Amino acid sequence: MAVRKAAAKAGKMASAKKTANAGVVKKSAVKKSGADKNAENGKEMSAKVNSALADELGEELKTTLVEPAEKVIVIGHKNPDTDSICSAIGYANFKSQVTGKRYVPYRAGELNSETEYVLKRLGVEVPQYMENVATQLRDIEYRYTPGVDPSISLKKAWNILNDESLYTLPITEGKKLKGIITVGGIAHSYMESFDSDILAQAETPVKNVIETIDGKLIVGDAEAVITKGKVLIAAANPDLMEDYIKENDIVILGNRYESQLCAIEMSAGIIIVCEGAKISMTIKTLAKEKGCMIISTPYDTYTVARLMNQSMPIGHFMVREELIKFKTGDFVDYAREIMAQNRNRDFPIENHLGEYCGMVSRRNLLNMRRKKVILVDHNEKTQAVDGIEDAELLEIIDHHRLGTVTTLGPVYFRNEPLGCTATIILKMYKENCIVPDKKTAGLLCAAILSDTLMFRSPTCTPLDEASAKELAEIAGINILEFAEAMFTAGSNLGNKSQEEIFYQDFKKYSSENMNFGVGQISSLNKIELDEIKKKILPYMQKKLKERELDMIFYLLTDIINETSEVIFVGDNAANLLKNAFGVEADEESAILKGIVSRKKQFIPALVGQLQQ
Ligand SMILES: [Mn+2]
Repeated sequence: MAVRKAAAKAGKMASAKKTANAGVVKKSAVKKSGADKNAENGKEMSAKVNSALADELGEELKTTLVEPAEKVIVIGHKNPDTDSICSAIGYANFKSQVTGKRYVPYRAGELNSETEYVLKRLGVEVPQYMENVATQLRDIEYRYTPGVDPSISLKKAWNILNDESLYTLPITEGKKLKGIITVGGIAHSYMESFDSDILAQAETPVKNVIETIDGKLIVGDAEAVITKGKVLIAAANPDLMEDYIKENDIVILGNRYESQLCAIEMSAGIIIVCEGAKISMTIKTLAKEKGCMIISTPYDTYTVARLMNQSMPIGHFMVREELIKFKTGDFVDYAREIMAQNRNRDFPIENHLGEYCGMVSRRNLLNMRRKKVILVDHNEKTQAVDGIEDAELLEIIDHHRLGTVTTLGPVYFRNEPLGCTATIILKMYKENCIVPDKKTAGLLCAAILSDTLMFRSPTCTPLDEASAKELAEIAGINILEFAEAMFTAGSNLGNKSQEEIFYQDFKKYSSENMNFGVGQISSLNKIELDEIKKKILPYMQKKLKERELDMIFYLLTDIINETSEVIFVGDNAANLLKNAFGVEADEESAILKGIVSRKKQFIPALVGQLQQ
């Protein structure tokens, strides 16, 4: 038997192709598959059909443009506190409501236990983590070229490439990328001199042969696959032919009855009858008996011989092992670097599930769109999410000292010396005559209570207090009860690690070439603060050895007594504290009476001293 009856395999291919086509044929289907992708990995893509390309190939192939959906990221600082998270959510809600566009809150780090409590109590979803806002491939436009089945012929692939003016064709099975084939790859495969049994080596489907030579199957099974035999032309007399036709061979011949008969008797796998010659009943019957397929073609023997190699499946020639591909989450800078080392024109992209998403080329990287970002509750580069210098910064809403973020373009910058970012956000709601919804009001209220230590901090203004009370009303919150529960949850560090406690609320600053970090934990419970001190002091010493910071301070703030004990590490720290606050410090700590605000009291005094 020359050909393997590969019903199972053929069936699988057919069904795989069907699925592939289902995603390709209809415009709506393409869009839908884009939407599915989003749902799966939380990234937002919308596929737009480029109608100019959607002609010609009809059912076969439609290239579409994958465009990132418009969205603005609203994000607070690293090691986020309650204000940073709640104001990001609140401001995203406000902006979405006012503009009708998509503003999505994110967090730049792990939630601390206070914030965790607030979100849980108010029934608000934790914002997604954003590690880096540099541009990723999912942020830029690229092209979705539907994948083709590995079984299609070189000729068909060549036609698709030409008709769509493509250079690279992705080869897929279901949603998975199997490889790529390029114009160059096809030309190369065609110019290489091959053994005459290359069709069998490539496991060429019979239907590819039929399609390539515009043939018609007279006897046999079109779903079969050629796995044995060589291709030859029956040009000689039948008695001479007997010497060189072997079992399973594919014999190209003309209208000579004796040659056809001879080939079948020599157990050829397939005979291809050229120039549309008639095939007698006897030949057909005999072929059926011997299990020989018959294909009829209008072409002459030379043309058929020339075309035969083009029927081979592209899967045999595709680039597979050394395939360079990207993930939608890869950063553009990384992709650019890899592309620079490579001569390929197009590179496939997969999503995090390893599913094929489209093809990206150098050109796509030229006019790349950056992520649009709004920062809340900070304006220092050292506190901002990584990659901020690569993002398009639209706005900053803050209540801290001016820091080090610089922008290329003009930016909406609103900084007010209030106790909390959330107070500014409530102001903006009011300026636009909107009342925040119940949950948002709760979030903003919690932020104010947290930042002002329930109005005890010197940073607290009458407006902060009035705002919190107003918000509490809307949210149906009892301020005293809520604040107490919130602070207790925040200082209840249970079995948290040193590192977790340390990063609860830790910010980095730089001034006069000094890099330093200041953390703060506030509690209603003095004993608890002593416990925390024992835990984090060793960790601070360890951090200092990493040499990233010159000094580290940690404020352990007793809310009831409005006092902070500051613990510190770093050569200059004790001296600096003595001079800045006029206090006596021992080796690792000092008591700062009346100092409860890192922002308004501690940092200004420290920076002021550094600048002298
Ligand atoms: Mn704040």
